[in-house]
Amino acid sequence: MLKIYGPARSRSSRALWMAEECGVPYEHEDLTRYPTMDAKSAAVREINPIGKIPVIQDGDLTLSESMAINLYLAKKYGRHLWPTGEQEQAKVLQWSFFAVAELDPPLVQLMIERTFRKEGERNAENEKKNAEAAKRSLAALEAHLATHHWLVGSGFTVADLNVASVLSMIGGAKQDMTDYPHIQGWLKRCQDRPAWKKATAPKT
Ligand SMILES: N[C@@H](CCC(=O)N[C@@H](CS)C(=O)NCC(=O)O)C(=O)O
Repeated sequence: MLKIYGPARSRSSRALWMAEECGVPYEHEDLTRYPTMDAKSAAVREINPIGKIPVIQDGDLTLSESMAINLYLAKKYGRHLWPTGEQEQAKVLQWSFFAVAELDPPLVQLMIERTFRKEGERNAENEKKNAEAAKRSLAALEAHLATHHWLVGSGFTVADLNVASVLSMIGGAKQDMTDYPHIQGWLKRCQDRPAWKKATAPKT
C-alpha cells in the first residue's frame, strides 16, 4: 500500500492532499511515534538520504520531493487531475516548478522572519528581499488568475493543488493578500475541497 511520511502540518500536506484527491488508500506515517527530532531525522534518512519529508513508498518505489511525488500520484492514481494534452501537461510542470522555485523560498523566509524569529533577532534585509520576491511571484499568479478560473485548462488539476498547497504557507508568512483578490478567491476554491480539509484535519 502507498505510504506517506511526514505530519500534515508540514510540506507532507501536499502529498496527503494529493492522495485524498486521488482516492487512493494510503498509510500515513506522521512520525509522531519518534520521541525526538533526532530520532525522526534518523528514521527519514533511512529512506531519503537528505532526511526531508515528504517521502512516499509505493511498492518498490521510494520517492521524495513534493512536486515529483504529486506528479507521480496524479499520473498513476489521479488521471482526472492530469491533463491529456502535451501543452497542458507542460503548463502543469511550469506551475509546479514555479511553486517550489518562486513561491516556496520567499514564503519560507518570510515565515522564519515574521513567525519564528523573535523581535530583536529579525533580519530586516532578509525580510525586505523576500517580501519583494514574494510580491513579484504573487503578482504573476494574480495576473494569470484574473483571466483564468483554474491554472491549467477548465478544471482543477494537480497544478492548482501544487501551487495552492505551497501557498497555504501565507498564514505563517504573514503575507498581506489585499492586492491579490483573484488568488484569494482561487485559493478558497482549492481549500474548500473536501480532500484538502480531510488531509489537513487534526488527528483525533
Ligand atoms: N524541496 C522539498 C523540501 C522538503 C522540506 O524542506 N521538508 C521539511 C519539512 S516541511 C523537512 O523535512 N525539514 C527537515 C530538515 O530540514 O531537516 C520538497 O518540496 O519536498
